Amino acid sequence: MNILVINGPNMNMLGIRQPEIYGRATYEDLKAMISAEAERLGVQVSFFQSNHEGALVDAIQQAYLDKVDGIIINPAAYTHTSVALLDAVKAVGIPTVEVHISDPDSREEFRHVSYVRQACIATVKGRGLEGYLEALRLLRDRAKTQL
Ligand code: CA2
Repeated sequence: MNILVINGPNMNMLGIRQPEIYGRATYEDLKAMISAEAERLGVQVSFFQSNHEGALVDAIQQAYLDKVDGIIINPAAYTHTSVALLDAVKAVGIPTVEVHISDPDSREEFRHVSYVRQACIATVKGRGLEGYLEALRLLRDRAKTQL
């Protein structure tokens, strides 16, 4: 199975600022962690990060053309604003897990809304970078039970 991991705006800044919220690991560290877990699980994984909403929509549509089996998405700030990302995930119909490093529900009020959530099979939040690994295992286990 092949899984696409999508990260939204500023996620390339991980480990550089606000370590008290997002930790000290960099975006490169995150990719390495996920790749190691994917290899352990026998899953193919690829990555996409953009600061641009339309580019994220394009990546979701491309995942459909590429017959990707699952998407892990941290839309970052677009979580709280983007109907376009919600529509894209709904449109492609690919099992998608929403991940947040922090727990947006225990932060500012404006972070409590997630548009994309209603198109996702699960949300993992507040688990740090480990949340991405949990999402990976979730998608893998779901695929196994549906064989
Ligand atoms: O907790 C999460 O994963 C978030 O999706 C991260 C977003 C935030 O807007 C969401 O509410 C919750 C922020 C993306 C990363 O922003 C950084 C800012 C400075 C340094 C490192 C990352």
